[in-house]
Amino acid sequence: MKTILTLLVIFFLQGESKLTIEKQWVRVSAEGTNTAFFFDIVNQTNKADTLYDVKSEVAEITEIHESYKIDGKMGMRKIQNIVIPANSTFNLKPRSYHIMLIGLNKDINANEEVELTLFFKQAGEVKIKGFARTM
Ligand SMILES: [Cu+2]
Repeated sequence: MKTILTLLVIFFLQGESKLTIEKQWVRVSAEGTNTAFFFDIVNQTNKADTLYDVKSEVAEITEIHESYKIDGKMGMRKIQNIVIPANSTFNLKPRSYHIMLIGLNKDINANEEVELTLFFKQAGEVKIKGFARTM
């Protein structure tokens, strides 16, 4: 009986292997300006996944961005997608990959919760909420 229970637990845990979002937060900003959303994508599955679209109610335009450095100057640009290899974590963070919220239709104040919808090829639609902070 104990063996069966153990097997069931192992089976359940394996069934739980999936893609999750962790440490999500958004930078405080004012209406009419831009801001960025950051998080970790934890892919615990045995398949690579691709983040290919993002949507937010609080911004006019929402894009996947990367940062780059040319001649000591930082810039950023839109990219089509982010590929998360199997069994790996992808970090979106300041001065690196981020979700750009362009043309905010409201103020985003500290500790306010902001919703973001992510679209993955494997995991499908994933809604997340992140608290706003300054850094
Ligand atoms: Cu950006």
